[in-house]
Amino acid sequence: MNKDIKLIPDYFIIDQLLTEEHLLVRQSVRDWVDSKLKPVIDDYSQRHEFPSFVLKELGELGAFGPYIPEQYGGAGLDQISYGLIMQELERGDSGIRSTASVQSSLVMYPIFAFGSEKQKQKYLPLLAKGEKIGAFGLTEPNHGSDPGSMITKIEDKGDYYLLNGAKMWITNAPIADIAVVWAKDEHGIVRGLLVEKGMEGFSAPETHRKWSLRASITGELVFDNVKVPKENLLPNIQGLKGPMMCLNSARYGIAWGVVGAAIDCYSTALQYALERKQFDKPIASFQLQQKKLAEIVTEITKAQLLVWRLGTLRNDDKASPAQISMAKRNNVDMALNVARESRQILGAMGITGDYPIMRHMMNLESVVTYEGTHDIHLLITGFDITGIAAFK
Ligand code: TGC
Ligand code: FAD
Repeated sequence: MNKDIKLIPDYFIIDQLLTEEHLLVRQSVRDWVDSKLKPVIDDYSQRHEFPSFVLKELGELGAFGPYIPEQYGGAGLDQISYGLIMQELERGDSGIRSTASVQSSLVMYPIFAFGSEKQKQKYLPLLAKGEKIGAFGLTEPNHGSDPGSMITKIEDKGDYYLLNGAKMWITNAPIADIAVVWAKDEHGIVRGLLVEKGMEGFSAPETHRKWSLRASITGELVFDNVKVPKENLLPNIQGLKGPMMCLNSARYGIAWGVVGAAIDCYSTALQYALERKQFDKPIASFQLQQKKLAEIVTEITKAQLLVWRLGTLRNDDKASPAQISMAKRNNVDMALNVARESRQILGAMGITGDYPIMRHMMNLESVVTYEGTHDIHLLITGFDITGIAAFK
């Protein structure tokens, strides 16, 4: 192949906007994905099995809590580095990025932002190393897009809180040592609790037969009169804005992550189009295939610019939730379209596990739904520009 052909597009030379540290962080995760994850991920996905060996290795890579301060075991990196880590992980598989998203943004972040000093010291260093794994329980069987209507509840029993209810579709639930659970108190106020594996009445059954995120483990969190010690309440947050602030961080990471999935589909399709011959010519020489490739690289470039700018806003603490929603929605949609177009470039070969495209496509069907659906993010933009909420 012509050495000038770039398999990882950087059409608007965004690398020039990155620091040495950003480039080093990206390279270390890229190397790990290429050497450790890519050779095995299709097999795990085909078997519907979570590759548990990644947990310790992601901890060693600094992929758990990259922006949590070093004093708590994090890497103390900025938001662009966090985004680049998510991008590289999702170039491997959305399910592995999910594991890192949940651990970082949905478990470590709330403990860091809303926890007591004792909770931070107790949990964050172990979570950063991957020695403890976390889950985040917001969605319920009957309350997905509308988490404010949740019915999981706590009652103050003096020495402890009595927790009852159930959460569904929870990433990492069956393997989690600790779950950040959102429940309403007697006044209907949403509170966050740290529920630990082994607490009596707490179980986390696995959700089977998924066609998407097959290398990620998903389950329920079931609470049947669980006595949660009072010291496990997150003291510094009340209301739905608590979980929503966690979602801001995770949605931001997804907006970057899916660029990685799109890049992997594009690079696979580009190489294939240059090598595959029909009618005695590489299929890359036909205008219709060039149209697909040119449009894909254009869409990836726009998505890269969007997340880079969003990252700089987040570094200055100036990114609004609506800006994050727009980036999440746009970039996941972009990645799904890129996966579908790339799959077509491979013809029949595109449906096999010999190439990563079909796996990315199936994974992205979850990503377009979780962390707020495609529709909900559109309504968030609609609300932001009109001032009228159309959710209800
Ligand atoms: P609403 O009345 O608008 O808001 C209630 C309170 O929350 C505040 N708030 C936010 N604060 C910070 N950031 C945000 N993004 C916020 N959005 C809302 C709001 O200011 C208000 O605060 P206060 O102090 O005035 O009380 O709430 P609503 O009930 O009308 O709902 C609005 C809606 C629909 C936009 C929201 O609930 C929503 O985004 N729904 C989608 C649910 C969702 O995203 N669930 C994700 C579950 S976790 C997950 O999917 C993990 S997958 C992980 C993986 O594997 O990678
Ligand atoms: P619903 O809310 O029932 O929506 C169904 C459809 O109706 C959607 O198309 C939606 O866009 C549409 N809709 C809903 N409300 C409106 C409206 N007001 N206007 C117009 N259309 C509307 N949750 C967690 O808490 N923690 C996790 O770790 C987690 N991990 C997940 C992992 C996977 C693999 C998946 C698939 C989901 C996960 N989720 C998790 C749950 C996820 O966040 C929810 O699936 C999502 O928020 C949507 O909720 P729902 O599936 O109940 O769909």
